[in-house]
Amino acid sequence: MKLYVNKTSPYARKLLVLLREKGQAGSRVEAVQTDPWTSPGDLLAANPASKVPALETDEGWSMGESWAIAEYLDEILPGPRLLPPAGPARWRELRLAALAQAMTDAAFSAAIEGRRPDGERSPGWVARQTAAVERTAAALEAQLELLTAGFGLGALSVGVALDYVAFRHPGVPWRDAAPGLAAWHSEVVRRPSFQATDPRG
Ligand SMILES: N[C@@H](CCC(=O)N[C@@H](CS)C(=O)NCC(=O)O)C(=O)O
Repeated sequence: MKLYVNKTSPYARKLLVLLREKGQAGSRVEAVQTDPWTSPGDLLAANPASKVPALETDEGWSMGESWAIAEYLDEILPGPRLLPPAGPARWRELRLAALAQAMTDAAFSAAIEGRRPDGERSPGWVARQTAAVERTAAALEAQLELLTAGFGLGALSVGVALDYVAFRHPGVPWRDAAPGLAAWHSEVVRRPSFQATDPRG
């Protein structure tokens, strides 16, 4: 299987962390570095939207979207299950993973907007997205007990989302309203799976 990734993509990092947490890095899944912004042919064949991550399976079919790929890899690969197959435990993971995806989408959108040339950039848009990041951090702070209950797909996704915000938006003061979350973030990034996939490295 091929997994198209990019070193700074938080969506791709989620899957690279997942593979390590399952003890499956470098096994059946080959991580292929690519630049989605140049729309290379092999990435387009795997994901017509030219976004990473994208998975090309051994059976010859492909799929984009980090959340769908995470579920597939978690189900078919050996190692600890990060997303329970059904029931309240599954929904607990998905609730956290959804907040993490919302935070990542807002932070990514603000980062892209901030890179537009002068005259094309919308400060109002950046402010709206960074406000969404801060509100999502506050919402996570309010359910810290869910986050600290274990380390499944939810906590994994939140850890990657927070570290992307720390990486791309060091000036966004999300920690002010979320001191417990900030402490949790500084712990989670010590995991070997996070250290090995640090976009700054
Ligand atoms: N919803 C997608 C988002 C993927 C995404 O936006 N990836 C970015 C890199 S961080 C990308 O490839 N962007 C290229 C483009 O938009 O053309 C997911 O969860 O996988």
